[in-house]
Amino acid sequence: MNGAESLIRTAVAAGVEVCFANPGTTELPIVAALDAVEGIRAVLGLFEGVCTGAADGYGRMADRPAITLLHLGPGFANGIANLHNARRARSPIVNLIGDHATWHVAADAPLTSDIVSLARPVSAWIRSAQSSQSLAADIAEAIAAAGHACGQIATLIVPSDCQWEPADGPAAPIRIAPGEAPPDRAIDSAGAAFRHSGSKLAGSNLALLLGGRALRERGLAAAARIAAVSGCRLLCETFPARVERGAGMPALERLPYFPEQVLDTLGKLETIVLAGAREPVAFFGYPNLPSRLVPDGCRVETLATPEQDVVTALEALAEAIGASHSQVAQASLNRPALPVGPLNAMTVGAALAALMPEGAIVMDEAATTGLPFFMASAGAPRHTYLALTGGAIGQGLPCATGAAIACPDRRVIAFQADGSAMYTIQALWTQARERLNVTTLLCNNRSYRILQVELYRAGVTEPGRKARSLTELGNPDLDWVRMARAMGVPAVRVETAESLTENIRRAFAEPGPQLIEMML
Ligand SMILES: Cc1ncc(C[n+]2csc(CCOP(=O)(O)OP(=O)(O)O)c2C)c(N)n1
Ligand SMILES: [Mg+2]
Repeated sequence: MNGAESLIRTAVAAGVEVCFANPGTTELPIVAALDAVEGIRAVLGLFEGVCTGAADGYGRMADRPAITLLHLGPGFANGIANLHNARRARSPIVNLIGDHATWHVAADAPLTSDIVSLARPVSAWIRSAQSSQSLAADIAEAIAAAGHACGQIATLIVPSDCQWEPADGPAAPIRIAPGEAPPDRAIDSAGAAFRHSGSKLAGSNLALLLGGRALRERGLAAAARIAAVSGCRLLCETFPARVERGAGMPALERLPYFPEQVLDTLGKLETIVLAGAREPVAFFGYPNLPSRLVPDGCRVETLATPEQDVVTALEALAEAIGASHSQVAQASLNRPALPVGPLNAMTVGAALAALMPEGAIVMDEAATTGLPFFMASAGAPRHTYLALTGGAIGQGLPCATGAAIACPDRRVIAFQADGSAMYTIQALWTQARERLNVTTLLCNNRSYRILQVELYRAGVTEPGRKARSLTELGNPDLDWVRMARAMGVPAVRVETAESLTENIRRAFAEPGPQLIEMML
């Protein structure tokens, strides 16, 4: 057996089931090893950002890493933007990057580059493999690192001679230590904040800000019990990696995007308890607005950091304040009415919330068209919501692709803005080839609308010819139906809410991917 086969056998033994790949010559022994070993699916992405974004979506839904297989420094660099989003989402991912044979690096052949420097900002763990004999142990360690502390990115650089030289065999999987529990004093001091706030009425001055794993079912159940007893507000971070929501789940107030709105939302709070979320900061710096969005005089307690075991911490806090068995009001099923008339953010959001099936996974990269959907779907059937965590657009279609591979029995909805879609549109081809149940709702507003809004906010009320040209997507218009069909995805264009609802119904009833182009 060669190094590559020992690597793939070790990965499969450790529970890795998928490899999102865009390989080249330096990865070919690993490509061949994928055929030598049963139990791992090889998925081709036609751009590395599709592979890394798919690994992010897969990791968020499966809670274990997929492997990406990428080609030297340039291939990896193409995947960095979505690894940035994955790092913010704390997704478990193992990147395998092929490199020149160890003895060929000195020749400085055209594809030679400093891969470690490219990998460092997005990787919690990096190693350059040294020999074929150590590859099995290297990948076992990489997989363990990816699973550490809820999830992180591990990058293993594998010279091609290490792949083709002989190896002894696979290595045993490494047991992953459970996430670090927050210290008792964090729970004591959060508990004190709750007791201090006293009566239920006073509880509205107190908020639990939930993020990371706190937004999964168990964390939310504990948070809901805490809120039922204390009357505290339950806030959700602005861009959650994954939230379980809909009927039966507690209602959350999501922090808004613009800093002045966040200041407004948090304005009356006396205490914020952080549970798996970081202290809120502005997405960008603006003149006359602060970075830190905690109101003056508001106390901040950290119950658990995003890296700690926040679920255990929330359960301990519930216990500490006598909320372990409190009765929680369950949100009932409450869908919006089917919309009629022209398509806009309101009608599109209502149509999706009215029709999405139980167990849907919604990947929201709808940008300015997305907001009303979140409110409208609070009482939709149970579903999972995924957000763009790191602000690097081009994540939605790949992430939806990976989520669909992790959860083949669930309908995935890529709620997708047009400008953002164009970064990684090749993901549609992977969806078609792998026959994934992804319905893309494409928001065609023919613009980078958010940038137009930001220009306006900055006082540019009459943008000039160049500013318009840099924020409009027309001339020529993109034809999404033809683009989708060209990649094997059936597609239709809709101009009204009535036609949208009819086509959503039809799409959800059929297996495989589809795209609905919505003219806004
Ligand atoms: C990788 C990356 N490049 C560029 C940007 C800057 N940017 C932010 S939003 C945006 C345009 C978004 O347009 P679209 O996806 O059509 O959404 P809309 O604002 O029209 O709703 C751009 C270019 C970014 N955030 N990330
Ligand atoms: Mg747009």
